[in-house]
Amino acid sequence: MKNLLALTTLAIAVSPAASVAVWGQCGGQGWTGGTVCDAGSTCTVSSQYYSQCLPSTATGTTTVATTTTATTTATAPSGSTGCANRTKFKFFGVNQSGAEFGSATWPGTWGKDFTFPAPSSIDYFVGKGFNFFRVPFLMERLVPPATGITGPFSSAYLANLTTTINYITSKGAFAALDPHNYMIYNNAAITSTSNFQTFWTNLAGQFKNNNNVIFGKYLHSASFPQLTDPDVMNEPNGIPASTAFALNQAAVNGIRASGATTQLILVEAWTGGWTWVSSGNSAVFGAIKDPNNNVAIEMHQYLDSDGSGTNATCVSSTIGAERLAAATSWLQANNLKGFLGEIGAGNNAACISAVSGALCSMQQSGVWIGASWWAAGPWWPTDYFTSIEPPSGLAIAQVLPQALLPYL
Ligand SMILES: *[C@@H]1O[C@H](CO)[C@@H](O)[C@H](O)[C@H]1NC(C)=O
Ligand SMILES: *[C@@H]1O[C@H](CO)[C@@H](O)[C@H](O)[C@H]1NC(C)=O
Ligand SMILES: *[C@@H]1O[C@H](CO)[C@@H](O)[C@H](O)[C@H]1NC(C)=O
Ligand SMILES: CC(=O)N[C@H]1CO[C@H](CO)[C@@H](O)[C@@H]1O
Repeated sequence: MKNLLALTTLAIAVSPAASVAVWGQCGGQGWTGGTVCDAGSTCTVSSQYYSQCLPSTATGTTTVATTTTATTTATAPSGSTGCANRTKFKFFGVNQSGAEFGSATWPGTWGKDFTFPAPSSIDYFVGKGFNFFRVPFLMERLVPPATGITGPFSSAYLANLTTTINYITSKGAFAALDPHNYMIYNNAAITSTSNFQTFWTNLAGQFKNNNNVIFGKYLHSASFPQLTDPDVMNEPNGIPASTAFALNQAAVNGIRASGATTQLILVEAWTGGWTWVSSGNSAVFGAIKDPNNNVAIEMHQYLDSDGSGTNATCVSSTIGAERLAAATSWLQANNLKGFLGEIGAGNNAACISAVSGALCSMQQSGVWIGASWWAAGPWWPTDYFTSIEPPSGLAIAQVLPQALLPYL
């Protein structure tokens, strides 16, 4: 007999649940979420800070079997068989969402508005052979608006972010810091290159001795009022590619100035891969300069009709490779490296083929050094169609084994 939950309201993207799913957090210092595990798992203390619903071996049953949401039988051609002459990615993994949740609430409350990735989820992917985690966070939580973008860090938020980053890198994997801010800070566009440079000098300074940290700079402009979805926009009125470029260059300068000279930097703008060339980004981003010559151009690519990653229907089973083709050619022509920071699609045959085709084309091109699935994270609803959070995110049953694992 289970006790009733003292369930607090989770502000965003959380389906009310009667109990915590297997592998989920069920306790730890400050934990205000559910403490009762699903049938077949037991709340087990991992540390002072973290208790987790672990499968109860006594019964041999986990909720994996009972919460399975993917019941279709895969028939899609998939996997890397037939992907001749591919070069494996140097970095391959998932986005680990959580710290950027509740983005309208600053700083918000840990455990209610936002959370941090589950160590068990990181372990899961490392166990599968992945080595890359992109960790979105919110700048307003790290550098509070009261003192501004160049001001001091919130020590509590930085401490938790650092714990996550260090946990990932302690496993030998790479962790990308991703200020998931859409080029907006405190409700205003980030336009000052010098402030952005200072922010990055300060942040990189915190991590400069960790060679497995990667610095990403999320400059996606989705929240600009004049935009609906940046992945489907060509040159927007308000945000010239030259501005995005200047901010990226300032960030590279700032990161290197901190003494972080060994780490990869991801240079990023506001379009999906499919509009990288047509948007005009390609005209300016080739000029990026890094004294340490270790940058990659980050793009994102979704495979639904408007490229927004909001619909589980893919345009076709070949849309992945097709949408990346122009960007790949541009990278090749400019002798640059690419990084697909977000790719996600539905759990169905056409999408599985399309993801597989995208990854194959990338690995055959010789210019893409990494890719990262959108998204893992403890708070995705169970029906979020691209969730790859173990054990039963919708992408776990088929997309993972058929379209991702073959490209390790
Ligand atoms: C793979 O590379 C080998 C050696 O370069 C070449 O002979 C072969 O034609 C390539 N195969 C394909 C399918 O491109
Ligand atoms: C940091 O995480 C701890 C639990 O490990 C939590 O108690 C605390 O509220 C968190 N603080 C922030 C700012 O994330
Ligand atoms: C998803 O896209 C398909 C095909 O374009 C369309 O039929 C369907 O209505 C869309 N679903 C939603 C929820 O928008
Ligand atoms: C599918 C999805 O929600 N993708 C989001 C991932 O995060 C970026 C920001 O990095 C959003 O713009 C995308 O909409």
